[in-house]
Amino acid sequence: MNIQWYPGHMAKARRMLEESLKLVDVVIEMVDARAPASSRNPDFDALFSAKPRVMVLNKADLADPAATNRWIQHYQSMGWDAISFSANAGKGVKAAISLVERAVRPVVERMKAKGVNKTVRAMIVGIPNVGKSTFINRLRGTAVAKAGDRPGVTRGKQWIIVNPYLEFLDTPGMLWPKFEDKDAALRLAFLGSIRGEIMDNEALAMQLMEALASAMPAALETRLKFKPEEGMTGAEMMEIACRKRGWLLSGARPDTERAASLILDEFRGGKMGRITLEAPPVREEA
Ligand SMILES: Nc1nc2c(ncn2[C@@H]2O[C@H](COP(=O)(O)OP(=O)(O)O)[C@@H](O)[C@H]2O)c(=O)[nH]1
Ligand SMILES: [Mg+2]
Repeated sequence: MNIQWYPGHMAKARRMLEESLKLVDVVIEMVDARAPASSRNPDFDALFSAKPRVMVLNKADLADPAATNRWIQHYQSMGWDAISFSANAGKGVKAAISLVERAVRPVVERMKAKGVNKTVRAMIVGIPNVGKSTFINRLRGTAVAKAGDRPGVTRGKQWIIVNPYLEFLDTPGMLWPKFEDKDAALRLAFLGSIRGEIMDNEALAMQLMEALASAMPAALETRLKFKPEEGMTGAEMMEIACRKRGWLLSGARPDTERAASLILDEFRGGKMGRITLEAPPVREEA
């Protein structure tokens, strides 16, 4: 997927999201556990401020578990429920549902006191490629019924009926990435969440190696078979990686194009290790 986000597209995404938000009681905001800050946009807080929110740190299988725990604690300290998740493994769907149920319990209890058995409606939101559709497909696997099986539930939107009290909108809310923050955009490009939008693969792979060389050199050592030295440029590392891994063209020239896409694939696929690119902000103790 490669969506070009022009202002018109963002405005359309926002409008569609606002329409859907009117229909739900709770929002599940999905972020990428490898870059939770870069994969959410401060704009979203204003959009969701009126709804209970659950943060799902997806792709936890690819992230550093200790870092993921620190992020969960960070969100909890902000008053949001948060959970780590691996949508493609499918485990943890029940835990995610429990968290949603917990988040909306006050609403359900309030309605019950008035004698109303409320069905809670939820939706999932997040930037492209974070795993929303995979999550919904998993949810569908646990659903007791599909929308339309019961009269009156559809109302123009499709709902996944998880249990008699909980339904999910089956179309995710698409949010736009944080392009104006160049560092955030770069991390999203490393993760493959945005593609080709900020730079070509070769430049991107070189930037990735520079980032890894300072933050986690072990990632380069295990996969690319060299120990980065202080001050080495991305271009130098690219050349060494090509020689070490045998990514060569005729005349032993480094095949940087092939190398770049393999390096990015290996990083994105977790073959360089479980890596989280950013830590939660440090909070001042009161
Ligand atoms: N490793 C890993 N990959 C995932 C996970 N969840 C989704 N993916 C993959 O990420 C890609 C994007 O997922 P998708 O559900 O289409 O994202 P969407 O654009 O938010 O709907 C797909 O290739 C999924 O297989 C996860 O928890 N772990
Ligand atoms: Mg999708």
